[in-house]
Amino acid sequence: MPKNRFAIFARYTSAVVLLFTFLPVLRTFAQSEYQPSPENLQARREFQDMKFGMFIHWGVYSVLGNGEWIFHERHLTLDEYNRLPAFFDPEKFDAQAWVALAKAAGMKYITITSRHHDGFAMFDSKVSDWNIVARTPYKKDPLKMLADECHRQGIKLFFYYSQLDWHNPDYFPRGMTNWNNGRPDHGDFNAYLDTYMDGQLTELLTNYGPIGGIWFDGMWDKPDADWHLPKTYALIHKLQPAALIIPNHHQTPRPGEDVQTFERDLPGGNTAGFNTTFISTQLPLESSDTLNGSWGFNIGDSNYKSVPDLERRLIRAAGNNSNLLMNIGPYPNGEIDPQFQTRLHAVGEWLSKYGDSIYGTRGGPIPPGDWGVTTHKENKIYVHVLNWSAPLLALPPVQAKITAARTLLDNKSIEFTQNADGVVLKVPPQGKDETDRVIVLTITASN
Ligand code: FHN
Repeated sequence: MPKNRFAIFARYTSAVVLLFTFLPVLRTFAQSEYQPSPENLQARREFQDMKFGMFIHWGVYSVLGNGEWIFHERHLTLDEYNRLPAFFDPEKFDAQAWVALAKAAGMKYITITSRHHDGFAMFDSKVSDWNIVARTPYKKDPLKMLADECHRQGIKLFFYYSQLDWHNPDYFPRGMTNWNNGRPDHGDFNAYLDTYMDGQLTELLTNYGPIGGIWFDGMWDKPDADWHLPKTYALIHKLQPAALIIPNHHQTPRPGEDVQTFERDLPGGNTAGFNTTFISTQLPLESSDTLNGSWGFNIGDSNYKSVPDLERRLIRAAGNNSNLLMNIGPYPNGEIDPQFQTRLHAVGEWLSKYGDSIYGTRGGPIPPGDWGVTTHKENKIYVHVLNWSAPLLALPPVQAKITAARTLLDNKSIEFTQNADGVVLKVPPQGKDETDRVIVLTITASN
């Protein structure tokens, strides 16, 4: 090759190499230009206002009564796990009752597993026959029934979608949770993402009416892989601009994502060991947890959280400017454990009295403490006294002038002082079985 043509070739080749090297970076730049649509911003505000949601883990794994990781935990082969859908026949599933229970609990949204890490679609998917309609004796699409019922009863519906897949051969190379279950040692990850996953997401975003959003999980299985996120996120926002993208990747939020969610921790907490301590100041926040200790139905788990514990979690979430997404794992026959039901009804009763101090609020202005938290809305600050036995409670300064302090429950006037050093409240003694003493401070504009 003549010298100058070689130089041109070399320059061309290095340009191509550079382009491919930096393509992911360019993609990120393109995403960083992501401007949420007005509908999306409105949906984010509404999401923050809702405060309390029902998380539901339900799949063919529920039949085995040992959680949603059983495929992996028992290192079952594909042939073995493929037998499971034949036993899944939820004849007692009642979408109306599920949504009514969420409402009775004071929950405003439901996030349900459309498919978990076993890759089994709990909806009518044309992308693959590894789904509830094609493989189970039930033959129906419960997510369609649930979506219709949510629309009827005014509850927002979000779909959990596992990016991690223990079943599809194209989920390759496999990730941290890999075991030899009989899949070939090759596969087309690009096809998995672009055809399979985006195909199913298109179904979820077109066949179920307006949905609240997609709650992603499983990216942590292959943290260094290119998940084609800009493409998938753009697809979701194109199909339903108001749909929120909620990724449970335990990392700092990326452009295109609409909510930051924390698993089994309040925002910034990392007792679970896998959350980031970074807290977004831009995005709505959410914290998820389980009503007993399990996500999917676990017959050996009777570790139900008490009603006061659940109430405190909700209050602390709100005080930390976060929603609480509380999980239940229904039985394989579609019924919901009565232990879950009783507790959810009790929380709903509490919310019917104290809801003003939770719904539509934002966290603060006083930082949360061991004593309790604050929430605020319009010209009100709600002081939630959770753990304080002395009659006087001294709080840090509040910028706005406080004009009145009253108990939320019976509107009784509360003595208080306010000066540059802070606010002192004379809190009423804790009533029997009273989780939260809420004092409502009325404020005038900041001075
Ligand atoms: O592995 C899953 C688990 O099964 C469950 O779905 C939870 C819910 O937040 N998330 C995963 C772990 O991060």
